Amino acid sequence: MIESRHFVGRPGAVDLKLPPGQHLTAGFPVLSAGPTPQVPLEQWELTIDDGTRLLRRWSWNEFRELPTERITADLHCVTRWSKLGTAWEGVSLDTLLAHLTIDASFALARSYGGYTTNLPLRDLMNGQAWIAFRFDGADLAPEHGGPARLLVPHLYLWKSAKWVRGLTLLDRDEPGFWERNGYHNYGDPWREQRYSDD
Ligand SMILES: Nc1nc2c(c(=O)[nH]1)N[C@H]1C(S)=C(S)[C@@H](COP(=O)(O)O)O[C@H]1N2
Ligand SMILES: [Mo]
Repeated sequence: MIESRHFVGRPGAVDLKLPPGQHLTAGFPVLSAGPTPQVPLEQWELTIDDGTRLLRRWSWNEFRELPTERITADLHCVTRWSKLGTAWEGVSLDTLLAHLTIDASFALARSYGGYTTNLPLRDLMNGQAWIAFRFDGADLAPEHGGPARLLVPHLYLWKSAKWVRGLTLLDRDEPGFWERNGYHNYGDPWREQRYSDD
């Protein structure tokens, strides 16, 4: 018997991978503020703009020709469930933002269906964020954001915009959907930044 097994799942046991106030879930809950948008791949596009000018655009086929990465990530939802060691495939934001001369410090992620969420641009860089299109070895299911979603696992999961269609790069921060509705502007799970006054 491995001694550490005695401690697994014990009340009061501390899991070093679990941020404060979170518990593990075996399933993969679906949390959507509205209906699942249906976007045919022939019409799908991913764009980067600066609020005025279009800077980059990829069709689905162009996007899928970009180099991809396998990602293993822990997910933390503000509603207190966490899922450790999830497996994804996606395109790094470093790849998408490469060769752009950017003056901006913030990004607003925009989704099909109208959802938005804001992040500091630096949180999308240096191997911290991806546009993910596969989960657990299969195409990303529509209810989880397929065909493609933002994946920013170091922040609460509401920052990982499902059905992402683009990024707007801004020099001033602009709150997104949940950030305007009481959620924390940044959302670090390790500092329990759940709501705007946390
Ligand atoms: N477009 C869009 N993205 C979204 C949401 C949403 O309602 N619409 N919900 C967010 C929230 S609050 C969470 S917790 C996660 C849930 O992702 P899941 O449904 O794949 O678990 O997606 C985030 N991304
Ligand atoms: Mo959430």
